[in-house]
Amino acid sequence: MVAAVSRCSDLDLWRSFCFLCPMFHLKNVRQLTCLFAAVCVLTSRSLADEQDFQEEFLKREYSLAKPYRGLGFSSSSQWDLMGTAMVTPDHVRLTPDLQSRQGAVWSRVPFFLRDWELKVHFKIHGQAKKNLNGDGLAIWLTKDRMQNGPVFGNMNHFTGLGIFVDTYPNADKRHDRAFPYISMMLGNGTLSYDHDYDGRPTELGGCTAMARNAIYDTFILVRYSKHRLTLMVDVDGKREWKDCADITGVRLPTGYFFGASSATGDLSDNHDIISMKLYELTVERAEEEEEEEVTIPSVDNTDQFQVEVEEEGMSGVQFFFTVLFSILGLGVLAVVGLMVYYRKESRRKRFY
Ligand SMILES: *[C@@H]1O[C@H](CO)[C@@H](O)[C@H](O)[C@H]1NC(C)=O
Ligand SMILES: [Ca+2]
Repeated sequence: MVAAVSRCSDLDLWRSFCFLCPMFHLKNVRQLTCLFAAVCVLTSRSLADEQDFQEEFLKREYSLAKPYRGLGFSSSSQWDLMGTAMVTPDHVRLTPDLQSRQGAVWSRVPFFLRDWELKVHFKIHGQAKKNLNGDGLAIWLTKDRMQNGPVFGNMNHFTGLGIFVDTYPNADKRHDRAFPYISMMLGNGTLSYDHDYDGRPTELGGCTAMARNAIYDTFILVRYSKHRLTLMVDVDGKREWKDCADITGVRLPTGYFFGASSATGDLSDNHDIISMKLYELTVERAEEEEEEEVTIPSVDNTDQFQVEVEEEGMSGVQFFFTVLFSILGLGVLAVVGLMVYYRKESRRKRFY
């Protein structure tokens, strides 16, 4: 983001480089070398910028990262553990690869930043074959913390943001969606996450992400800025963010808590959090626009993410075209059949 911007705006540096190469117009080789050097410098500069950016805007009080000294035990720790969650030198394991476990890690510090980005490094792995594992994990920014429940080890009817890495297809009648599936939901206290339908009725957006037993490090990025909620994933080792969901008109109150939770049932997996890093975004605003007080999470325009919750069965238009093409197809078959028949007949007549 920042990197791309600095790369484009570094015109001055570019000019100074062209100065350093007086032979620029004379020799092709020199020209190429010059270009190459310039590109190298620009690239390394922007990489450095990104590093600085990250260091500067990382908010440690809301972040969970190695080494996890005293995490969940020490009174100076900013996180609490719950259920089966346990800390090792390499990760916070929310559940082991065993049946019927629930574990979570919750921030103790209420969160008040307006524009932010959360980068989650996680790992889901286990012995079972694909689709015989479960259930996945969830990342939270919610009003309540440290609750038990049926939504990936957290309470249902939650208030706030839930991001689900769902590794088991419960609504298994339609195989129109590959799992693991990552999705986003905004709870307002009355909305219910429906486990049997993998949360489809309340989903704001999502994508398939092959994040289980991955050979690469797997990451999720959530960004909230100017009422826009963006979800991105990086699970195939390319070190670049792929768009997963993008919702505008989102109103998310402050004072909520970050958390991560997971649950296993008949099926299981290891669900590990390696880090949750929160960055503050600096966003330019016209004047100090008065932000109206938001008390309940909401989305302005719910039409933008009307997920096809439409049950099996075709819509009227689909039905019409299916019938139409069936009739046309039968017609064509009949004509072809007749032609073949008559040709055979006429040949027979010719030869005998
Ligand atoms: C939560 O959202 C649903 C669906 O948009 C709505 O029917 C319900 O009234 C909302 N509840 C609250 C407390 O705002
Ligand atoms: Ca599921």
